[in-house]
Amino acid sequence: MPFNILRETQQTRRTGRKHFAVLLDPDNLDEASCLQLLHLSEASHVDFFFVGGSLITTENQATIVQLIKQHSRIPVILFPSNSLHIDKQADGILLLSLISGRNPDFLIGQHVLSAPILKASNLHVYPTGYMLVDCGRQTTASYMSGTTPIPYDKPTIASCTAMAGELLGLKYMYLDGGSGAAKPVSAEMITAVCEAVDVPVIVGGGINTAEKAKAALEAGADVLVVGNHIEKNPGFLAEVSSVVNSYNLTLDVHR
Ligand code: 1GP
Repeated sequence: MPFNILRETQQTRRTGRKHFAVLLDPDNLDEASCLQLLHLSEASHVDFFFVGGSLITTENQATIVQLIKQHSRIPVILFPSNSLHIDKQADGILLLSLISGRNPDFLIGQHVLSAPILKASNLHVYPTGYMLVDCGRQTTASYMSGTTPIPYDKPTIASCTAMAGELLGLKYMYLDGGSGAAKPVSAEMITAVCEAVDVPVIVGGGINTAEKAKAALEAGADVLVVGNHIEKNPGFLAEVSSVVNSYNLTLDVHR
C-alpha cells in the first residue's frame, strides 16, 4: 500500500508540523541530475517528490518516476498539467482543480478525461484546489491554462477562493506563484488562506532562499514546495530541509 500523504498532512495540520516537497520537472532533468537529487534527498529530509510541470515537452516523466521508485523510498506524487500525464508507477496524484481561474477545462474537463484511468489505478488521489497567484510576471501555468492569477496583494480573494474550494470538498489547497516566480506568495496571503480553511495548505513558487522558506512556514504553510532553485543549485535542498527540520524541532521543544 503506497504511503498516504493525505492522512499524514491532515494530522500534522493539527500539530503544526511541516513537510517539504521537492518538485522534479521531467523536462529539466536527465538521469544523472535526477540521481544526484535523489541522493541529496535521501541524505536530507524530504517528505515527498512532486513530479510534473506546466508544459511537458519530453517523454522523460516515466523514466524519472521509474528512477525514483528504484532508488528512493520517498513517495512520488504526480503534479500534472493535464490528463496526459498520469503514470501508474507513482504513489499518488494531486487532482488539481484550478479554482483561481475560470477555465472549465481545468475545473472539470481534464478530470472527466482522467477519471476512468484514475479509478482503475492504485494511485492515491488528492483533490486539490490549485490557486495561481500573480507574483510579478506571467507564468507558464497561467498562460497555458488561459487563466488570470489572483492579484498578489489581494489575500481576501485568495481566502474566499480557498473557502469555496473547501466547501466543494477539496482536501488540499495549493498556493502557487509559479515555477521560478520573481517573488514568493506573500506571508499575508498564506496566513489568510491558512486561517480560512482547515485543510492542509501547500505553498510553492519562487522560494530561493532559506529566509523565504522560513517566512512561508511561519505564515502557516503546511507543505513547502521547491523546484527551480534546487535544479540550479542542488545544495539548496539541504538548506530548505534544515529550515523545515529546525521549525519542527522547535515545536517538539515547546510541546
Ligand atoms: C511550481 O510551486 C512550484 O509550481 C515550485 O516553484 O520551481 O519556483 O520552486 P519553484
